[in-house]
Amino acid sequence: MPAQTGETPITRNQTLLTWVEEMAALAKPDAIYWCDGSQEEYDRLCAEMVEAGTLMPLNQEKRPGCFLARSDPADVARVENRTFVCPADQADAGPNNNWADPTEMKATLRGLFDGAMQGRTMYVIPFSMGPLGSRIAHIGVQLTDSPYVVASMRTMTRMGRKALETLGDGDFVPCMHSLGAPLALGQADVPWPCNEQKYIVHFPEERAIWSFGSGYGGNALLGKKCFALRIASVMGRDEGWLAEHMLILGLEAPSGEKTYVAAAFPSACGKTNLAMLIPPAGYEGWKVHTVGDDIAWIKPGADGRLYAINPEAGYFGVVPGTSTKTNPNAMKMLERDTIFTNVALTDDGDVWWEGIDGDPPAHLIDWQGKDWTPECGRKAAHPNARFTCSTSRCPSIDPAWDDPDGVPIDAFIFGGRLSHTFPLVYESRDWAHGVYLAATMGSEATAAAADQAAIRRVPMAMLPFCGYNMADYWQHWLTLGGDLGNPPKIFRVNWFRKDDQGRFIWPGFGENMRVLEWIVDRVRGRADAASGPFGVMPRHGDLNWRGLDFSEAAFNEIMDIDREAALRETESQTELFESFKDKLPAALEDERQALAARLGDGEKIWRIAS
Ligand code: O2Y
Ligand code: MN
Repeated sequence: MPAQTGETPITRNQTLLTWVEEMAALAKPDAIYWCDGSQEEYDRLCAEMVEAGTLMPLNQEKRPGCFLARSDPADVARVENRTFVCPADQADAGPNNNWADPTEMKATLRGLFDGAMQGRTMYVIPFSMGPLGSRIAHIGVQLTDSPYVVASMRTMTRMGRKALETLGDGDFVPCMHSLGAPLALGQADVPWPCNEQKYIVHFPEERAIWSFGSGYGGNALLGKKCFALRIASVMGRDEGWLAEHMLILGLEAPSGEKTYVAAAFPSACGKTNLAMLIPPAGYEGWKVHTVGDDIAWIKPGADGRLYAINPEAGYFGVVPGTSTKTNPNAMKMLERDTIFTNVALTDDGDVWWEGIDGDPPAHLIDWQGKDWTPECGRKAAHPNARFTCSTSRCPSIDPAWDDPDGVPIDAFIFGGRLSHTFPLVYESRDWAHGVYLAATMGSEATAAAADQAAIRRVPMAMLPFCGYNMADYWQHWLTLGGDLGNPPKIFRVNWFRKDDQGRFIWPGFGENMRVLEWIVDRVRGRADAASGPFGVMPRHGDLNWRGLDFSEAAFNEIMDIDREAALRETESQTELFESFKDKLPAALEDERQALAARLGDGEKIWRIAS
């Protein structure tokens, strides 16, 4: 018998029906519910969660359609030490992943999932990562006993009946999720059920995901990091495409010319702010459009270019630090139809977090439901507090964001948070050099001593998200770019360099537009540059300073290269490279040595000619 919501049959996919049946026999839910993805269904689930205490409606005059969720204090973020990648051969997981034998792990999980959904409903969530029917998109089906996950997946993906129709008899990525909190007969529920034990497990050969014990974010919304990055990166390796932890931006010049770029940053580099950037003074007539804020799926086209989609349909962004100064578009977006998780509650039923506009109120209820005053010494919002909001609410959304063909990518940008040594922007000499720049990126681990601060390497911002050995991933990048007729240019940026007094030299996020314009012009072959040890760099006169007073002296301060510090940096990269032993592509070590040779002897400070 086909599965159905109400009276309407919605699938005859036998593999899916059999899997749902098997998983239900294991987890033993009281009921099975096939999600149709409708507004009515979302509203009903939200009402049920309000009833259960999982969601609290916010002041509907101030925040229509908005809710607050408070998670269990022990379930507030991704749990990297409980995240596993389980190919048959440990070497395929690489030193970048926790590995476990897949057969043993399956047995552990079967034990944990046995009866895990008792007393609860098992929801079946069919979802498309990417525009329905796009050649770049793929379908997943998540089973979960969490209505919060259902509501969030509806916002974050194209979910429900249409995804199931698109799936037809085709393949899907099975995503099994349970909170691990069965309810005995008559047992009262808690607002945020979860389990102390957590397992976020990926079986790359099977292309399957099992997640147990957490209801939070990337642990539980399995379309996001688990599917769209870890499993999809393996699919990309096997099928010749890229699943990347990248935002996608469309830059529109006053002439109407449009250039798309994709960019990867470690956390705490303002990725969402860049994804929703508003051009500064001096950029009248320019528009910046958002295609995606977190993940890009990128496939080669017949014309030798790369085409990208945002596989998601919503944002699950960090709230603290968001204000009308740092991200006016996000503030507008969050005015309605948003689920806030772990922010503080004001006395008039609105939300508050550290870094929002204005002074802290005299009283709040903090993210744990406790009274809070400015003197209490605790944060009111959890530092990983989140908003879940549809892309349709984003004021800067790109008209092509849902185009099944994707958008053509002309440049990759890689960044980090680095207070010394690294210039504002430089371009790779070629594709292999660009892969090296991306592989060695990272942020400072601490705000420690000047140029001695250690860099926490986050290659391509993918270290926690690459579903296979990262050395093989670098090789995949090298091969894929080498095969392209027209590969994008690759750039490194660093907005965070500081002066001798410890002050940021770059005046702020909006001004990043100047760097983006230079990148566009490089892509279009119309901006000048000079060659430096790190790569190809703009001179002061090559950037557009209209509307900003940024002297050549300040420019030198943000572009100068201290040879000794740069050589130490080059040397310290060996630690990363050696951790991948024999699998490290020779091209990357060649690039490292070539950089060391270029730095060679010379003046203490390398400065670009004016
Ligand atoms: O803590 C979580 O579960 C969220 S992690 C996350 C969420 C949205 C976008 N990016 C990330 C990330 O860790 O990169
Ligand atoms: Mn992310």
